[in-house]
Amino acid sequence: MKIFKWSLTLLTITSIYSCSTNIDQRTQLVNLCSFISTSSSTLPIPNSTITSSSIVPNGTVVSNYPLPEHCLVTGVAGAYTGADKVSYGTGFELRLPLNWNGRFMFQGGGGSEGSVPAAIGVAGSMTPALSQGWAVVTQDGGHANTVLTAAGKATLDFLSEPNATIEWGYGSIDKATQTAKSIIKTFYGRSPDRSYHVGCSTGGRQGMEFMQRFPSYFDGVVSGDPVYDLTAITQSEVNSLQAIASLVSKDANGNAQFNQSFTVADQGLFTQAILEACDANDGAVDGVIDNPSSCKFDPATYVFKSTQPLMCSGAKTAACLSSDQITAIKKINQGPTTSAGASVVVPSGTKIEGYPYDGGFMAATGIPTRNIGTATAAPGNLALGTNQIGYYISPQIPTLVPYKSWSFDIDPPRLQANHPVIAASTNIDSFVNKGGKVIWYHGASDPGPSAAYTVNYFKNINNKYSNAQNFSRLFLVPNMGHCSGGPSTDQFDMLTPMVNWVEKGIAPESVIASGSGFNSPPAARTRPLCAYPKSAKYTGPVAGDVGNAANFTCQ
Ligand SMILES: [Ca+2]
Repeated sequence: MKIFKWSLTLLTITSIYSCSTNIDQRTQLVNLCSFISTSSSTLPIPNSTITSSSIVPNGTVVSNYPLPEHCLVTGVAGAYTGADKVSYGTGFELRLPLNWNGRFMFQGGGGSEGSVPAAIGVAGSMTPALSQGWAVVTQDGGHANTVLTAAGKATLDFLSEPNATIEWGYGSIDKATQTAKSIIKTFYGRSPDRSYHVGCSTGGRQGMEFMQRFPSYFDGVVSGDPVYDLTAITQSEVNSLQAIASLVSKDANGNAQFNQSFTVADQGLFTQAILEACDANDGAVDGVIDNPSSCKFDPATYVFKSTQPLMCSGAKTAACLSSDQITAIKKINQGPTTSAGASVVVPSGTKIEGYPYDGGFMAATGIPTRNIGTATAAPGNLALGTNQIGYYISPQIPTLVPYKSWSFDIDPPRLQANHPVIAASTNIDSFVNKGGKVIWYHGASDPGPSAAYTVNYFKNINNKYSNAQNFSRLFLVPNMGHCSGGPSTDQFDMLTPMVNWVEKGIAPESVIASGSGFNSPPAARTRPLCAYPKSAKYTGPVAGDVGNAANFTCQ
């Protein structure tokens, strides 16, 4: 009883103390937030400036999310003038919640970057980590598109400035992390308890850069649809565009009329065939091929149950695809080869991949978005994708249009072997030895960086490290395009499983995802994503609800 009373007294004292401390702490943090803007000289990277620091009130809406009270810090780390006379530096944004949970998140960038995203922690489909008490940083890849265009340059022209190229490869994420951790220590009086990276596409590559080049920075890395070897991945895109261009006529300027290659009806015919062939393999006919490894599908020989072959035996009709169309599809699937039929490996050592057949291969967010386009939208691989190649060859030809001229017989050796944007090394000893964890995810119908690259890297890590199960998981997302989209369960939170793995030792074997864009009922579904090589199998009642994750197990 005595102990009980004493405990109660202690509890009361502690409560009063912590209450008053919180008020004092809040006032202290509000004052510190103002002070941060005067502390540029304490930053770890030379030539760094904090541009502003101010309190953002509770409830302020950013990107449609109401946010908790936090200190917003903006600045530039490592400013310099490039050899091209352009002003460069790592623009960054750091948001520091007053009610901090002790965790730090690097929110990865996208595309060629060039602007600073709102650092609220929404990488992937997550709700803002900032709202859960995380400190979050974002950066711009070390170059500002507005500065480049004001100087009369294209937004990719930073790739002609050697230092700016290194900064986009890995320098900027290093500088932003060091700077953020320094400011966090100033603001909260201590370093983060745990640090995590989350990103997709370029952000996925950045996670791999951290593991390979800065292994001490993060405890956990979530890497989605990573473009980890652009010299190879852009070649996959060239191969796809060339396959489509071979089917169509050119306009007066010599540009291929990509959208003439496959009508929407033709795209649907292909999807109908692959689903008829493989959809049921996972136990549910639902428009999703959950176990693509079981899908033995050859569009050249596939015959519909109606006895109609997918490939026309004679002239093209609405019921079949021409042999040229089938040839193009197979070329995209198989990846480029030399004229002698050999696979192509770029100087970095990465083999150029094709795109796996999947339920979303010919969905709007699959190959059509990137290589066919529509009457009003050009193929995405014409822009951000293949036009980077001119910067990755030596000497550079920024105006190169690879789909018109690139030869897989002679041109791949022109690519640089050690370009700073390549993060293909499987030497992650330091990251592994300190207990780092990594979760990969990839849309199985991603028409930019093929899921095949991530599967290969995951397998290479498994082959190299006998304990890979202790630190590495891959989740493929059927039907999903590049980082999101498609008739898929593209909404999921990989950060929480990562935190549970790092902090509680619970390895993720499945992650429940949701989606609302399915083409057959139910349009909205939940479904487990399964740790590769397992996949979701329908194990519910006969004719049960395919929209309910509980009716599936990972097998
Ligand atoms: Ca299915």
